[in-house]
Amino acid sequence: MTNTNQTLGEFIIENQASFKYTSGELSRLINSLRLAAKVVNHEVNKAGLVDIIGAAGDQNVQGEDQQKLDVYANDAFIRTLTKRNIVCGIASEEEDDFISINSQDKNHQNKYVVLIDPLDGSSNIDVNVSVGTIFSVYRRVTPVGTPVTIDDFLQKGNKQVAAGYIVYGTSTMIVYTTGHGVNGFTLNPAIGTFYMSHPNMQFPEDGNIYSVNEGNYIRFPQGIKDYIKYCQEEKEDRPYTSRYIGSLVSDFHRNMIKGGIYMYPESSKYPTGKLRLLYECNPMAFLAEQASGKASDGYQRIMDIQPTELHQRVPFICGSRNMVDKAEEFMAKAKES
Ligand code: P6P
Repeated sequence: MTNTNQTLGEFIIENQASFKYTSGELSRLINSLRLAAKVVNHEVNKAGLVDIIGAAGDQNVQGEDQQKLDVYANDAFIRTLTKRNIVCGIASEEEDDFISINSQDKNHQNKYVVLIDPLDGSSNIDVNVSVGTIFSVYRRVTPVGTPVTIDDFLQKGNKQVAAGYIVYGTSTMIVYTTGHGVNGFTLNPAIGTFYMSHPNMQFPEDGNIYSVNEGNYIRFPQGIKDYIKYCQEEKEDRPYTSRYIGSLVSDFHRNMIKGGIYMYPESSKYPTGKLRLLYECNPMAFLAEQASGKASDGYQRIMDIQPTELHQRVPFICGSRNMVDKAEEFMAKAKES
């Protein structure tokens, strides 16, 4: 049941019963993510005012310069999830390895692991463009009462119990799913409360927006080149509009509302794609499918891919179902020729 003006807290309580096999832990987990989102939002919104922008001087496991807000957001989510004593493990884009959590020495009784990209699109921070946090939640698969292992994190996306993002844009929103549709909540900064603003979000079956970094065109596989040319043809429904923010969460969010497709394919620069399977592609794919959209690597469903490494990358094509189908058609045709 959804109604606008409902707060996120009220929504969580009202839908508690629909979370299968949980004793309120998943609700408390979503609540802790809500708190962390407010903490990070506060810093993101004043990035230009204090000395918190610019590189932190370190590099993350991806070899990317860490922005100070990356580090801040990473610490905020890990601290909040740890203090609330809800999860037994966390993996983050900003951490080389996963973190086993046994705060208050509860003997590893917690059942959930969380994987996060604490601040995606962070290269946009210094130019005041929207950035986002992406999260993915699984039940652990190793025995409760023992420390988590890598197996708890290397689960297929189709095993996720919750996923979502926070977009720090012209307004700050939490958009998430627990497998019963996708709902969006907008922060009222005056009182620090998230209100239901986008109930039951759905990708339009079709769209006319394509999002890809065309600067890499020469490096793309032939199927993607052919699909981009298809988008640009002079036809009754084309050319489509090209919109690319350079922030996955923002491009995804706009495409889910208006209809569209986002592509980060493999290329000679990124032979297996740039985006990470576990904490970017799988959570966005769960949201896409829950919103009647589709997410693939160009050939197979993202959420059916068996992960082999914590930070592995995959090609990512996601959005309106008919558009992803068409892109996959071009990929298949190019593969046959
Ligand atoms: P490029 C941000 O680093 C990110 O992971 C996504 O948010 C974004 O869509 C993409 O990479 C941008 O990458 O190579 O086009 O700058």
